[in-house]
Amino acid sequence: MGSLVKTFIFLDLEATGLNWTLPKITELCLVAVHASSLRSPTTNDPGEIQLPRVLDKLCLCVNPVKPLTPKASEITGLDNELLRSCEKEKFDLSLIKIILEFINRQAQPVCLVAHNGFKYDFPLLKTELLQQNYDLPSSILCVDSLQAFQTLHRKRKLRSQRRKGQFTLKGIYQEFFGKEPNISHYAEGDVLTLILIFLYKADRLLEVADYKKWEDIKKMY
Ligand code: DCM
Ligand code: MG
Repeated sequence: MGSLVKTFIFLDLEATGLNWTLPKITELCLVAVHASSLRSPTTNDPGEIQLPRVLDKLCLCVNPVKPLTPKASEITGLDNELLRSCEKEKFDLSLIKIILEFINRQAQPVCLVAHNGFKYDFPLLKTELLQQNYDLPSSILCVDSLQAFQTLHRKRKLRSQRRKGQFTLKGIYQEFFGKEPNISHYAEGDVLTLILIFLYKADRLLEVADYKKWEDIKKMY
């Protein structure tokens, strides 16, 4: 199914907390990459993978109208007072229209990619959209890169060498690049980290990935 996709939109959400806190989005970032850029990544002189030159980015902060947990605030650097003082708008219809226009502008069909997307980002985005009586087109595809990396790993029978935590964005980035990502828990930073690690194994990841339709994503709460 992946071979038909023309644009992969990498996505990351920051929010007020984890699933059981019924979180609200505080920041979102979508970065669209054409399939041709994923299939032929460029490298620099030492041979390190580079971000594609052609990227479309949509990054926005959102007033969650709900307190951030201390942990969420600590890791994201966002808090309610900061978002209020910067006069950020809520997750409203105007934002949904921007997201829809951004997606519609890309070569179709599109596939969203998020790390742990099936458990966190996609259900949370669905919840926010449905709360405004909106939704994304049902035919949009979705891939969870965490699951794809795990599947790839299982297929290579390396199970015993990896602990669970090593499938985090940071863990995979460290393995491929030998250093920590520059920025963690900023939506844009996480998306760019995800694109870089994805590019390393794009062909294999796209082959083993479980492609779900947006209509099959359930809301978080
Ligand atoms: N999150 C959290 N506590 C953690 C990890 C994440 O509350 N230990 C929440 C807040 C983050 C959101 O999940 O904004 C998304 O996580 P990430 O930054 O890894 O994308
Ligand atoms: Mg993040």
